[in-house]
Amino acid sequence: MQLIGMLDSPYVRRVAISLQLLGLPFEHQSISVFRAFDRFHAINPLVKAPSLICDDGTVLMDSILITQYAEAFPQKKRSLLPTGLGELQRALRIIGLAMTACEKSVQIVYEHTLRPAEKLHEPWLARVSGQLVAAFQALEDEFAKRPRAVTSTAIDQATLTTAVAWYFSQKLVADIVPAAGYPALVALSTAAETLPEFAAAPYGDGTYRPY
Ligand SMILES: N[C@@H](CCC(=O)N[C@@H](CS)C(=O)NCC(=O)O)C(=O)O
Repeated sequence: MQLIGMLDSPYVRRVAISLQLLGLPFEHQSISVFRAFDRFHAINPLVKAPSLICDDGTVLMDSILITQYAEAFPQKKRSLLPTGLGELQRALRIIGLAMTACEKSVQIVYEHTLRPAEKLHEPWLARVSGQLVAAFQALEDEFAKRPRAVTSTAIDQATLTTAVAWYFSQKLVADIVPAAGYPALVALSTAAETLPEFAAAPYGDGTYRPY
């Protein structure tokens, strides 16, 4: 399998970390959807990161669908999702919050970087910023109330996606969600970034190297 996309994308990064925790080997090509549009387009004409080239050549996209596919491998080491209905419901709620936090962070970044300054639309930015704060406030409340184990054998999809989303936000939109207001997420992120699976897929323009 080949994971396509840069690790400065929280979506690419959560797939890289998930595949490692599941024990599924993969190669990684750090290709930018912006600076290397043509190269990406040759792999996936929709130019969406992450894309996953499966062993039979099929190209999947969307991190939720790729992690769903990965969970179906019979040789996976363990599942990153709980099986009981109640626990699954709690996990999916957290994943939804964290994915929305990623989406709102990305929308704010795109609004600032892809639009000419005079076309920046303040009402849209205010709306998206409010949604971002609401997502991280709900995550903060959740992890403050019930801290999760952050080890390679215990971390689950909800916790890893939250950690990736928070780290990404602190790189790019920390003015909107300053660390001081989110101590539980800071503690979670600090612990997660020390795990080998996170360190092997660091945020940025590097390439995943198996540890
Ligand atoms: N819901 C998708 C979001 C993926 C996404 O929006 N990725 C960004 C990179 S961070 C991208 O492909 N941007 C280029 C574009 O949308 O044209 C996922 O979970 O994979």
